[in-house]
Amino acid sequence: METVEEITVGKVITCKAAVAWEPKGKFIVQDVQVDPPLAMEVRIKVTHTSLCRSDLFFWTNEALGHTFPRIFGHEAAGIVESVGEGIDDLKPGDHVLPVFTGECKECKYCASPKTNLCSKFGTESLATGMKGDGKSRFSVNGKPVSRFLGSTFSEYTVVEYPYVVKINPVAPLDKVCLLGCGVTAGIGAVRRIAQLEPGATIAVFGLGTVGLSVVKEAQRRGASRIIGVDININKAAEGNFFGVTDFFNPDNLDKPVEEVIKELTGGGVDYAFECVGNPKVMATAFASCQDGWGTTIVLGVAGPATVSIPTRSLLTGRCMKGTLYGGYKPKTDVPALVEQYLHKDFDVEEFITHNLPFSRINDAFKLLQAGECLRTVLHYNETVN
Ligand code: CXF
Ligand code: ZN
Repeated sequence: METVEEITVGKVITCKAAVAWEPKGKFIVQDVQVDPPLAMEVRIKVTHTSLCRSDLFFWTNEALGHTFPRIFGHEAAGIVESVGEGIDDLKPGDHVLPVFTGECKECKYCASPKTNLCSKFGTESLATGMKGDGKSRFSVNGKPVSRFLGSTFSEYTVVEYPYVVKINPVAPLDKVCLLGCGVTAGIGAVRRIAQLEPGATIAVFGLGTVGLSVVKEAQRRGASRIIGVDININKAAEGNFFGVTDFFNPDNLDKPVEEVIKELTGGGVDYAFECVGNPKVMATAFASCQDGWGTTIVLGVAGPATVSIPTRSLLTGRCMKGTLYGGYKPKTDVPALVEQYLHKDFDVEEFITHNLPFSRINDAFKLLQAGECLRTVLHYNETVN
């Protein structure tokens, strides 16, 4: 009997994808054509994808000059459908996470334990097409459709091999899809970048999925005080559920939030995490830190913006650093993170506030824009509602 793979391998697949035809325009769920993978590329049947704020940021931010039509989506899980020439450690049927930053295992960055950057396969997969020939593997009736990172708002996608993480097939794909971006970013920022010690005080600016992932991991590591800052009043209760000990809405204070934080902590927090992507908030986070050792860790994506901080605070020992994907090297580190999830070292379920069929992607974006969800997981199997 023919297997599913034999039916599609080497052929163009027509499947459903959510195509954004213009910035901020409605996503149209329609048939697209997905080319077979070329050498060192992987075609993945996406089973689940969740929405991340970066999808929203790049879809709505015209100034970034992205080309449309475009297929967004980058936090996902799926199953390998076929592989291009030259790949010998992935095969059809393998369970994978397509990730937004790659690992070639050869460059200066990949060779260093200090970073998860990769000079050959970084976030330039934000580009229109594939690294090999510069062309997108997506089209609609012959018209090319641009990619965006893993382009996971499609039943099938094609990505370069360095962006594919093979995971334990036991892991539930509708849950571990969250490890493709936001939750991993938060966990890694606490463990790898802050290397947070028990008893430390922290402030987290922005209590979305990334911020709450920081909160939860800091709680697990024994932080003594976890201050949450957000202008969404619903985040007071939600933050408390995740482990926030003190919540402040800067709009409701009669003095700057950094002053309130300094008073509360006797000089400032040991670590401040910026999870919004706003340069002013980054400066506020920096101002909320303790002189001598206070560290600000930037996780929020703010495009080409610059941040302004007082140099005297650097001379008095504060520092500001940033991280993508929590500092985790995708191929080297993320399979182990999936194992930790399977061993219940941490949860991801608590971040999933909504499950929807893929066809309701526009509703999922409305929830995200309104700040009414953490993660919405879209299921390509339409039986979920
Ligand atoms: C972002 C980081 C900046 C480039 C696009 C992807 N990460 C995840 O949301
Ligand atoms: Zn993301």
